[in-house]
Amino acid sequence: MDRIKEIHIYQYDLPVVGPSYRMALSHLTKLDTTLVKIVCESGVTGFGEVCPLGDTYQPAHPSGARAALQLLAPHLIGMNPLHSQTINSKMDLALSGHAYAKAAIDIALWDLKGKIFGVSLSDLLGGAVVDHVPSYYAISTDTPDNVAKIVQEKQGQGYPRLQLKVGGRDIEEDIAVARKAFEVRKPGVKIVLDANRSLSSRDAIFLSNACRDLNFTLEQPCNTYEEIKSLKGRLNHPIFVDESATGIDMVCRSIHDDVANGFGMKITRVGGLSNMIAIRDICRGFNRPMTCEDSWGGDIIAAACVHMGATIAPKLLEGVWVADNYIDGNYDEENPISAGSHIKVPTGLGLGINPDTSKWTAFACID
Ligand code: 0XW
Ligand code: MG
Repeated sequence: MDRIKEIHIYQYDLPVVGPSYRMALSHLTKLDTTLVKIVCESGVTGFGEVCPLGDTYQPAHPSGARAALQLLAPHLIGMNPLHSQTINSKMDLALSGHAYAKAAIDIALWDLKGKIFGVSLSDLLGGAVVDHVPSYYAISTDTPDNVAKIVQEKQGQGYPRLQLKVGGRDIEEDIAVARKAFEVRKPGVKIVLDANRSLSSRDAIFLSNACRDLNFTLEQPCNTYEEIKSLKGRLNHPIFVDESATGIDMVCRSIHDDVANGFGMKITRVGGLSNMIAIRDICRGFNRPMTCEDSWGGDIIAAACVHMGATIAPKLLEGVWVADNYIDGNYDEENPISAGSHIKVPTGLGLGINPDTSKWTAFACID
């Protein structure tokens, strides 16, 4: 039986390219990611990653991830890498919360599992129902004309879904952006307005009333779940819960309360792939569409999102978002996870990528 022999923790600044990424509460020009390599006694290695979207997007930050992982790693040495449930329980006994950091370990364990059993991650997750997953393009907060230009460009590239970032400004500006985008939207292209927690409930109602003739989804309009719940019955638009869907419990509560018509689901926010399996199956049981994504990150996170997304029923998969459009370079240039309207599901063992760790900065090695 194989055992965990070493856990390596790395830091790497993802080189952000292209226009800076602007959302209501954050404006990103560089991103500090944390990578995990688990080495087993057999020599098999598994990779995980977590890349908080700066320090203000959610209660998560890069140095917090590395500190948590450095505390957790010694508890895992000698454990059976196949026992992800046991390992997740052990991590919860060692450290409360910090699901985003624990997710990097969970992802590495699923990568290891695939390599040990000789199958791809999506095979382990129940099997890919597609060989390419639909993606979506997130358009930063900008002027109506600029957003309309990007809507035309990206729908022309075949993106089936476009997410317009709103919030952090006068609501009249968001209303103008939505109206302009719909002037150029091709029929069949889904539009989502994502406020990333930034609107007051009043402004969410104003936005929905002013655009009652526009068929968009409103994603995470307000900061707290309770504020979003207070909008029930007062909007003309369906709601996707994103940042407030912090785990299986909140997904179930959002469905039970009939607040969420769907979800923006991030793998590291809920603690990793093991919990995402349950969320995927709950959304299938309650016919709730969901995205499969993460806040940011390189090929390791992207591969995890693509593999998981490939196992979601196509009618419920709202799209797999990857950060590749905004990053220069890949961890595995031979098997890159390349952004585009549809993303190829990797076919190699585990995640299907073999990261080149030479550019990463060693933060700690626990054995
Ligand atoms: C579009 N995303 C997946 C990328 C950014 O992390 C924000 C996020 C979202 O939908 O909130
Ligand atoms: Mg979102």
